[in-house]
Amino acid sequence: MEQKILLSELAADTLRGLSAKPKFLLSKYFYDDIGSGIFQNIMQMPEYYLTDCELEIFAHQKEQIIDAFLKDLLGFELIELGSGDGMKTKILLNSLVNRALSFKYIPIDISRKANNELVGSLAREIPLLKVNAQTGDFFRVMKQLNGFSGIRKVILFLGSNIGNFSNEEVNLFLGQLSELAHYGDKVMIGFDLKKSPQIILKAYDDPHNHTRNFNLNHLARLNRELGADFNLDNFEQHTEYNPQTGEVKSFLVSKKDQLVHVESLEERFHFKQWETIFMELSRKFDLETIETLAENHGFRVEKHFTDSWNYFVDSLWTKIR
Ligand code: AVJ
Repeated sequence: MEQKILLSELAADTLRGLSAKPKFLLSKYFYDDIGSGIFQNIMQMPEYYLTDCELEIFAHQKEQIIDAFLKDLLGFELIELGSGDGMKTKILLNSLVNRALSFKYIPIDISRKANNELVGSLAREIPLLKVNAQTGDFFRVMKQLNGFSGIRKVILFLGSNIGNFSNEEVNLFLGQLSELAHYGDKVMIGFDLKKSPQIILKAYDDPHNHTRNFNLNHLARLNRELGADFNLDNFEQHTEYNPQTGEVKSFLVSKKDQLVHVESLEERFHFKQWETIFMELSRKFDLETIETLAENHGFRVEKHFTDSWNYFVDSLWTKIR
């Protein structure tokens, strides 16, 4: 059922993206089972500093983070949007369970496989934990979560997932988050910070070709799920970083003039030689922008948890109006 809904949404978004000028595909569709696996490879490569930095924040500051969660709260629901493999969150979950705190963990992810694996590993590793996993798109599941109330919420959106959103989407997302949160609820959002452009570029244009494979898998997914006939050899990966806007943009570039047929759309798409498909935005922030975002959406910044390099921040906010 769920799968069918996601599939028709994939078809509609693909039609919209490949008909647009310039062409684009939506980065949320990277995460089919194969793409989630490739993203694991990305996270493990040394160039992708984001995961290491956020892991360091959690490993070194978990007690302070939990103390900050608990300030003014007794029990709470810990909701995580885009939980993935939950590697970072498990550090917190262990400490929370060790402190015998009353809370329930609600991980939400777009990949059912990632979700099932997370639930399985949590049952083995932290058997005392109460878990209620949900599969789907954040915006959709967030609306459903509006039903849960009465109990205080701490909502996690880690890993710089917010970097994938355009300015407009960031405001839409934070608006929804703010509506979902009640007075006193907390959110912790992971933002990747502006830093040397060289370091940022290497994280998204890596020598192991994991990023390239990640992008090409989107086309392969369209072949698998929509009966498209993309020849992956006919596309090359290109990444750019603009230190002024903080935007990393990923593209696939058509190496030749070609027609691609997508069976389930009953449509052919023409690619001129060197025509681009915009694949992903990964935005980098600064603290001033983060503080303005919090304020504009009714939150007070409680604390910025940063790593020792100042590359990444997990910013904890409280809903105040
Ligand atoms: C999962 C969205 C945080 O933008 O850094 C990694 C995805 N794309 N390399 C990011 C990604 C290419 C990642 N996020």
